[in-house]
Amino acid sequence: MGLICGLVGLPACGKTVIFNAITAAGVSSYNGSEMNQAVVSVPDKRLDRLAEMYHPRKLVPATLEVVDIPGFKPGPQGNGRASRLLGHIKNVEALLHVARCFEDASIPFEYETIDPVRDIETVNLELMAADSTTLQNKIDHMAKRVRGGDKDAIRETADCQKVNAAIQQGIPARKQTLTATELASIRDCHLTSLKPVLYIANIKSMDDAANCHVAALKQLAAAEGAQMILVCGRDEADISQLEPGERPEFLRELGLAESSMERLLQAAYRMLGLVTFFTTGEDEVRAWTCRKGDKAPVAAGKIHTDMEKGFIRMEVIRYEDLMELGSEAAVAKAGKQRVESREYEVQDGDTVMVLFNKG
Ligand SMILES: Nc1nc2c(ncn2[C@@H]2O[C@H](COP(=O)(O)OP(=O)(O)OP(=O)(O)O)[C@@H](O)[C@H]2O)c(=O)[nH]1
Ligand SMILES: [Mg+2]
Repeated sequence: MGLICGLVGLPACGKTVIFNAITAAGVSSYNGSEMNQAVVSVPDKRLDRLAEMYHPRKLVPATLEVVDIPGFKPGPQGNGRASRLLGHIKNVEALLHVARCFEDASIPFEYETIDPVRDIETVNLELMAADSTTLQNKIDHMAKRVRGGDKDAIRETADCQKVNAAIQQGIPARKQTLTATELASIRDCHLTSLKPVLYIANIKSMDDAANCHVAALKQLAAAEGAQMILVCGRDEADISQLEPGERPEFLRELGLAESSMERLLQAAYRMLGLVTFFTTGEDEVRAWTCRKGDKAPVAAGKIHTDMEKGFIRMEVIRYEDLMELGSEAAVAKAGKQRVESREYEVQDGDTVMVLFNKG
């Protein structure tokens, strides 16, 4: 499945630098660079603990795909590059919205002053304007069917108009209370303002963590019910180029216990409504990803489609029970191993074994 997070924000706010810190890809960062894309492992301490228990030959973490989308000049669109970049934003499932909080006169920026709240509002308005155009296009497209009395088209048009009216009042689609039917009506529009968002304050150093820009940004995020994360983009990108063993010392020097990229990826993962479950064994310990609410056969299907088709039952051990009791045998002895059927919703931290009919 395409679990894609997209870095968005004004030009020169630090997206590519943060992308490099996440992926250690070492992409040179300059204005106008093309889109960067990488599949990254989601750090998870539970996986490491499981590896200590099983000593598997192979350890496979969960992954996310991150894309770095160049920023574009705010203002009236219509130029090909901006609409192409907006098209990329439509394709992602969640936004990692970066705001420049570092002062550096040597790095040209859209504005003379640093004001991340202004920048975020600018980008959000841009995205909502694009959404509004998309909705209007859909409405125009359906006009003929509406005139012909097509009931579906009439309902869908009304739904699109309702969402569009609220967007034009500055309410992003994700903040509108929409029914399942309304959501279905706008699904094919891939509205950017419907996507969950994580705000990233790109600061120069941790000494700036308490500066007024950061406080204002925190307030904006809180008002939206979104999360905000502080990163020292440039320094962390530099550290990501070091040998893993050398990194902690340099992170400590910056006043960081661990790279904020770990927190960033974990927050993105949660924001996407994802759940991690594990399979364990001497051969392989592996983290798998499904969506919150996925039933056991669907989750099993992530491992192998045969497991979904021939699903019989799922044996589940909670990660916490495994850690507390020390082994699968001890968990079973304590009666804490569960047998779940097709209707079971897989929970974050489940260690599973799937029983299935082999075609
Ligand atoms: N001083 C300082 N400079 C930074 C920091 N983060 C990024 N920069 C610099 O700012 C410039 C722009 O950073 P990029 O990561 O390329 O910006 P971007 O958001 O990808 O820009 P576009 O791709 O044009 O949209 C680069 O020269 C970076 O080295 C930071 O935390 N501190
Ligand atoms: Mg860039």
